[in-house]
Amino acid sequence: MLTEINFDGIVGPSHNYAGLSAGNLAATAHAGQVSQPRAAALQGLDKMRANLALGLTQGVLLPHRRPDHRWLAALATTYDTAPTVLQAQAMSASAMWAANAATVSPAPDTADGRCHLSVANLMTMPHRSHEWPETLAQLRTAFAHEAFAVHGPVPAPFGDEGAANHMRLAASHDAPGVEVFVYTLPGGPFPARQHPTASEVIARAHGLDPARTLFVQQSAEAIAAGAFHNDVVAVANERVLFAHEHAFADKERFYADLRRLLPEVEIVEVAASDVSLADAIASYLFNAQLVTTDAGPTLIVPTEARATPTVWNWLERHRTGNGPIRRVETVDVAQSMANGGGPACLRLRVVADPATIDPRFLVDAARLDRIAAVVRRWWPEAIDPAALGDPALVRDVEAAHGQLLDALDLSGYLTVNHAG
Ligand code: SUG
Repeated sequence: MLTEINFDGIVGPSHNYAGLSAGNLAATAHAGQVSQPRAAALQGLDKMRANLALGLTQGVLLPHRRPDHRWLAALATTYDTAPTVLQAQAMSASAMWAANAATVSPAPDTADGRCHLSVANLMTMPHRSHEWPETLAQLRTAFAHEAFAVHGPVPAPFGDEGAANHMRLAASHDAPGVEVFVYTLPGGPFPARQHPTASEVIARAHGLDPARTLFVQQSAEAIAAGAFHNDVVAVANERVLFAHEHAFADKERFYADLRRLLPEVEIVEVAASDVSLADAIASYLFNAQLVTTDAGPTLIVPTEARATPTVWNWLERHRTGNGPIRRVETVDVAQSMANGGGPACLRLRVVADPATIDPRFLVDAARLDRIAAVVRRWWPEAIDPAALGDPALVRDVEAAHGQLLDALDLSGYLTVNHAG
């Protein structure tokens, strides 16, 4: 049975606010502040518990080894001697945002009937550009079953940010879908992270039907307002597309194509006159998990959405007016939000049969308790980004990571499947 499985990135022990992502307004605004890795990871685990309570199948992706000594060696330096900015880039816990791990095309959409995953190269941001080898190693372990095809990264210079710039709409999870790749063009004040060629490469590699694949440009206005990924201004699930009025460069054409390919589509658009782009981005209204539950389409928003009056009023009106979104849940992921990562950023969606997935990457309440115990005992309570060079911190972060891998019986995966 094909079901939606959300793989959340476990927040790593080096979670910090070094301000590395230009164009990501939350990350830039919190640069230099003291982070709380332990609280951050526990918030992420509570979010997974809430997903389980909604009846969803839940998986995890692991934090990466930090600092990334292998990357520093390729840059002909070491953590002790590297310039401060390279230290921060090597120490980032950014792999927690699993929506950027890969692009996923479920089996009903692909020519060979397998579920295809392409690891994202994340090459636009230096601190994220070295994530892919370890992500690929995890994907090759978790999705080793023949039901899956796991691809390496799109080569440079074509930047790819994974599922954050990809949406799939379908009558139901197990029906053939329409895959939508949202690309960016440079020219605005902030980096354009998703090259259109990268999106085309992935569509070809996954064997998608060109007649059911759409390439849609993200609006320059949205990027300039701080939407560094499409999933900051739009989210889709099954037949529902939920998007801001200014998410796309040519929405009329996109909506017309979508209605032609999927007549049952329900497009829920939020007008700028109701919620400005600024409020949408500050609250992360669209960086929500849109999931199917017994209650119907359910939107899991960050608590910041409740705290933003225009956003909360819109959600209340939509629900009481019998709109397609039947239920709204809030989750507290404030530590991740301060780095620009909301509920949707933290998860990679895979539509597959859970029985085909390496069970070490799936979680139930007991396994989440085990992870939480490791986090409580080993994750640093606070990190001041000014102290990232402290050798004691490096030791603590490395020890914490090792403890987690041992607890999940996954300490061997890097030696078996490491691509780098
Ligand atoms: O790539 N933040 C991430 C946030 C990613 C959010 N993901 C999605 N929208 N899917 C980024 O900008 C901040 C790291 C720092 O500044 O230390 C960071 O990388």
